[in-house]
Amino acid sequence: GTNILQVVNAHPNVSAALRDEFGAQVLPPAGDERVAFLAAHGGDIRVAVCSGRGGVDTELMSALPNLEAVINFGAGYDATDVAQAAERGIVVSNTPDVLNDCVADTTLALYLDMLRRISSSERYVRAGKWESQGNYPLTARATGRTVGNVGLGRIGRAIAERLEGFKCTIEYHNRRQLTDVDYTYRASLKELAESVEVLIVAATGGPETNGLVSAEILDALGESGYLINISRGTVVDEQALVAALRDGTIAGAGLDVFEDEPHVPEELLALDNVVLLPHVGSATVETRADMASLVLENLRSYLTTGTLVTPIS
Ligand code: 8YV
Repeated sequence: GTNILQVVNAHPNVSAALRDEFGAQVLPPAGDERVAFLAAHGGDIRVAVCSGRGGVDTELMSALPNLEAVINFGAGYDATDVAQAAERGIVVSNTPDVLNDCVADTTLALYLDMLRRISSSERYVRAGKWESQGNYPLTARATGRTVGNVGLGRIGRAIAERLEGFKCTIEYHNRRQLTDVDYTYRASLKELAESVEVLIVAATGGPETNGLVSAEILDALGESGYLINISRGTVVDEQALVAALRDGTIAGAGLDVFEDEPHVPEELLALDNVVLLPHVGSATVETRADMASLVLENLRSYLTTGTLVTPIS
């Protein structure tokens, strides 16, 4: 049926099934063509398939008056207007759990790279500096640190489990204190930042966490503190972070996500105390295939039973 809309090209397995099995319509890129498409077909659409990089935002959702379900490729759904969805009784699914391990692995890669300067020292070898300038400067020990997780959801827990292997002490700040973990809970983010050596952001993106890691929090983390962001660029005040890295307010950072992807602030590119990744947290062949399968499971389930397999909570 033509009542399914593909908002974004998230994965070839999803695109192929949407085309061959479901005859989905493909949303044209923003502009006149999209406006004309929505005017002609917006009313037909019951189900939209989107992703964290192209969601059903306020404007698009408003142009789909008969929308019933949004099926999101990705754990994060901050690109979709979930407030409007809730108001209109539109159900939303994401792809939780299948990506926990890969995102946690990427986080540990950032952790080790940031403290032990792996990428920087590799650049040092390639630039011929080992021979011309001698040994690379000493780095910071990764084992046994006190680490604070901002957000202890499914991904945060997978990160914490791995850090236990590095003999780290884990503390966390979360919407609520959890009863099934022994990690020290800090009721305020500032308290957590003051207490730990490394702050790891694995919280959900969206309006509630926008700018959570502010200049004040970076100040509290301090000159020997490090920040990792694996969640959404919007959770950290990027301008404040650039200033903190430049001025030595914090020691370093590891970032997989940015405010305006794929744009990375020029100033960050010039700094050597930050590791920069192009949003690859979940980006393995295996995990992306699992995410695609879960998207299609949700779609088939919704179309046959009217319920989603993994609705957002
Ligand atoms: C994807 C992600 O890159 O799951 C998420 O929230 O950020 C990533 O796994 C993204 O959703 C794909 O668009």
